[in-house]
Amino acid sequence: MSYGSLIPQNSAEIAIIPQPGKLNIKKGSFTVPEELKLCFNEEARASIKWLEALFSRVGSVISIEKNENCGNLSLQVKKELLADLGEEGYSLGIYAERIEISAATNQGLFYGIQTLRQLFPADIEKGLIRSKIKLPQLEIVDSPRFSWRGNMLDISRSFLDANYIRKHIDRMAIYKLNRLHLHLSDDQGWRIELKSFPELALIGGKGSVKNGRSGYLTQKEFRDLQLYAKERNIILIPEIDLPGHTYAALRSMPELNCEDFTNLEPQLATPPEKYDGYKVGWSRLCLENEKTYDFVGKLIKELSEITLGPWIHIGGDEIDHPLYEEFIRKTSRIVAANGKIGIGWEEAAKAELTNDFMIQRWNGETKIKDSRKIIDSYCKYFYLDHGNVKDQENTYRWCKEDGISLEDVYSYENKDDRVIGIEAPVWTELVLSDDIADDRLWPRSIAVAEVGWTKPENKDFENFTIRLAKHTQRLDNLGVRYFRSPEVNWMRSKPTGVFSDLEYSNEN
Ligand code: TNX
Repeated sequence: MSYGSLIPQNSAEIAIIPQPGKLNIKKGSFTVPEELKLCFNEEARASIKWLEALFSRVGSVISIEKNENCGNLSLQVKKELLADLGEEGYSLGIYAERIEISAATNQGLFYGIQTLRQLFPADIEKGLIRSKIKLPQLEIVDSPRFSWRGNMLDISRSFLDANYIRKHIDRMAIYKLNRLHLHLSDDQGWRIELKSFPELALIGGKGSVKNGRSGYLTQKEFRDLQLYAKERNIILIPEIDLPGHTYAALRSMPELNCEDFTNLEPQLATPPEKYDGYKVGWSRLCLENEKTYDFVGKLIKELSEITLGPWIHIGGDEIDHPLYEEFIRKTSRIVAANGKIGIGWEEAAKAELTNDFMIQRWNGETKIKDSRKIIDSYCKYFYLDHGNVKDQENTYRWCKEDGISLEDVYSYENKDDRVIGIEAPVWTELVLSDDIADDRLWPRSIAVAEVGWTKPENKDFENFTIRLAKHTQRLDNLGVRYFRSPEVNWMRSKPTGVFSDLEYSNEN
């Protein structure tokens, strides 16, 4: 029996988020046996470990065979599916005796496996379960609306460490989010070790906003995080915010300032003092000094060398200065010369940019004249440092007085065909712990995931909240300290707080 695309609200076991493209639920089920045989083609080999990890959670063992058509599990990469499914799409079939996942890439297979994961009981997120598992028979053909589906973590104002970021990557992957932007520097703190300028992390890493956390990512941690993310089809985008929001660097390297600190207006602090306040738009590099470009050149070079992904974010927000456009123009060329694609906050669109440079839109006040790619982070839909509800403690409200509800996030729509996707930032002036970060990110990031993945004709907010309610136990098992948004009828469940992600061995 077919229900079209929306998942029936009375379905006890089916609550897939994001909502898939085509979904056909059938009668009957597939009973997971204790021993399974997996058939794969060579191109799909890298995805085997994820299926093994998943089935090991219900105590099943998988034997593998390189073959097109055998066994009761099938994983196939088929290039010819590219036209229909794109890079990230997949098809998943669950039949009486067999589960088939195929895609044009391993990324597609990964998403097929995440969908399958959501069809397993929530307790697999906690550890091994021993009962007999039945999966519903169905067919899904699914691919994303946008190629850019992300979050931004501001780890500068208050630090979120590598452990938290790793956990965050796991959670993102479950919901098919694929971009993680790290805001690595600002007035309050510098968060990445650079060999060219060790003082940035050693001195700048010690700062934070009032009552916030300090620290920095070592190059090894940054590399390991990128590899961990890549395995889960998430690309990290490092941001060094330039030329404003730079006090942590100016404090660490006083020679970057203009004489008499005329680059600090007003002088809310002077080197070597720390700055732990909340003001924005008062610091900048000394744009009048040519030496500033030596610094920026070396900085971007090293950052490009340690970044695995194709993008480097150069910030560019909240500064008003006659030399601003020249700085952005030059810096966008430095990024390109280092083989990377630049990204800047929307103000950067005022400058003459390289063709591939992308714009991240946050308030829509800057006119973006040309046909360049845009990432939408409109604050009224996506600024997760704003309250989940009106008057939530320790949240900002400058962009939206009543807070940003789950439905606000979900209601984002845009017909501008330059938009390649969306990204929800969490600024951390008021986010001083992991639990608070969880509360701001979840469940709204799940709405972000559905907005980024699901095509408009398949979006339905009420249906979304019903599916989300069915993720209560799953989120609790994952140890996510999500905000229990009043828009959702959360189910009764015991928060376990025990986190253990699916593990796999690298033997294949
Ligand atoms: C604006 S939006 C900022 C951040 C602040 C945030 C607080 C943007 C590009 N910059 O520096 O942390 O507001 O909500």
